[in-house]
Amino acid sequence: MPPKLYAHPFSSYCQKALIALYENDTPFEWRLLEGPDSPATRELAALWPMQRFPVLVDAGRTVVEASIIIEHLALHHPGPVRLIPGDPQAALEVRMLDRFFDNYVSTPQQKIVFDRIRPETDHDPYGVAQARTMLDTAYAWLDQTLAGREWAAGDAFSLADCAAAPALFYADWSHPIGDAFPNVTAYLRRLLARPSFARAVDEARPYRPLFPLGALDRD
Ligand SMILES: N[C@@H](CCC(=O)N[C@@H](CS)C(=O)NCC(=O)O)C(=O)O
Repeated sequence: MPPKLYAHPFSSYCQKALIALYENDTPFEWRLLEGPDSPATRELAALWPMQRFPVLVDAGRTVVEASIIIEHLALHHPGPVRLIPGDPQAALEVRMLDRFFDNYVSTPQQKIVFDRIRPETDHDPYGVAQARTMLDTAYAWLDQTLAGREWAAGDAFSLADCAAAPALFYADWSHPIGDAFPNVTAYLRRLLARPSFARAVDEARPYRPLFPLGALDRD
């Protein structure tokens, strides 16, 4: 039985897991989360009370958190593209960068987006300003870190790039990277040209009108 992935194509964390699946052509069953009443959404609620996605179910195991799903795939469904390096020190660098993209790019990006869909009386301009400052700081750090690197952790595409691709893609929509960070911009272009991420972006294209800050027609 192939693993089941509970996911939505427009979700950044789902794209992170999808990139890993697509990199190694790993067979899986989509459990598409189509609104609150779909069978897959009800199954997800029973599997994981947090109801955050993606969630992978494989051989009786429920695996949550996109990073851990990718670690699980590396362990149980390895393929030619090794997203977690075999060398423990190199793996640590990859995991550190993975945390960077989740905590300092995705989290502030989501803060900006979720603030937009709050009721008018519950907006948090101070929190949104902090999120924008964090993104500026993250872009600046990343710009220096990427100097001379093709991928986040060096020459090999890894878990860190699975995290980076959707995080930077949506962050650029919410808080444009602009011209000040040429290494980040060039890296995002390389990510967009990677077939695994290009496929995830294409599958999400029909959902762009759902983007709360206004749909951007820009990859
Ligand atoms: N820490 C989780 C975050 C997952 C997450 O925030 N997923 C979003 C979709 S991108 C979600 O479940 N949103 C639904 C909600 O917030 O209710 C991970 O790494 O997988």
